[in-house]
Amino acid sequence: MQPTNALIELPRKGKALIVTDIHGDLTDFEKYMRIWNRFKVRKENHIILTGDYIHSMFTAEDNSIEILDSVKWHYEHTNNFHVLLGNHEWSHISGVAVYKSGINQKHEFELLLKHKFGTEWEHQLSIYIDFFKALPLAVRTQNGVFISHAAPVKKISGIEDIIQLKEMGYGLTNRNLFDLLWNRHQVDYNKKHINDFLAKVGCKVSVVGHTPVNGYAVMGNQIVLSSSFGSGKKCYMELDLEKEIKKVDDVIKMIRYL
Ligand SMILES: [Mn+2]
Repeated sequence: MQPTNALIELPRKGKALIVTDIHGDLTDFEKYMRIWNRFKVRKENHIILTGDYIHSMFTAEDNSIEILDSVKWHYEHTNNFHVLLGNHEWSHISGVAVYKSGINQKHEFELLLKHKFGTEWEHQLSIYIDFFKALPLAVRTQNGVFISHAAPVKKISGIEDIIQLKEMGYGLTNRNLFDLLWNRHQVDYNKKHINDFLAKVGCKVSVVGHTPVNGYAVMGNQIVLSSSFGSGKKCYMELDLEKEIKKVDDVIKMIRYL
């Protein structure tokens, strides 16, 4: 088991695959695991799943449990396999329902558990919730990239607020955590919010998932990636942890199509 700090800090060594929003799509998940299997040959390489690997969003057969079991196993048994919390995993910790097209996704996931585990489903759910609570919330690389499910968080004073973010609990009153999991590209913030946030956390570029886009989208110094669930193409990132990063263009070059 890896440390349960809210923030993972990656040194200036190797590369990191960044994969967002799998949302129950086992075919895509297995493709990314094959990429990771080649990638992990270099022991200083990393993979970062930025959350929302469960809840199918009705675009594919819902293999949330199979994916979750595999993610949990890799997280607990493999070096450099990082998993961040997304708002869909958060819904099971907080008890707050998440909806897609009027359907309660938290409830749909519980139905899957009942189908698979029968009378043991609540016990199994508690094991999954403990796993979700152990997850970090963000990665900061030494060369200045901040990776999280969503961002920016508007009301932080510095990186310490990210490090301590889990200590305020998972309820709706933890507004900064809510921002980090829910803030929506082109709706909830602008370029200035992104720059203010990056200055506070000591980074140059923000990389997030969460909002479905056609492969990737760029707003100021933020890149939004859709690795599986999105509005067209599917992208991931092969982030070079050793290169100097001065601006968003330096990171755009590291985006790959699935
Ligand atoms: Mn999300």
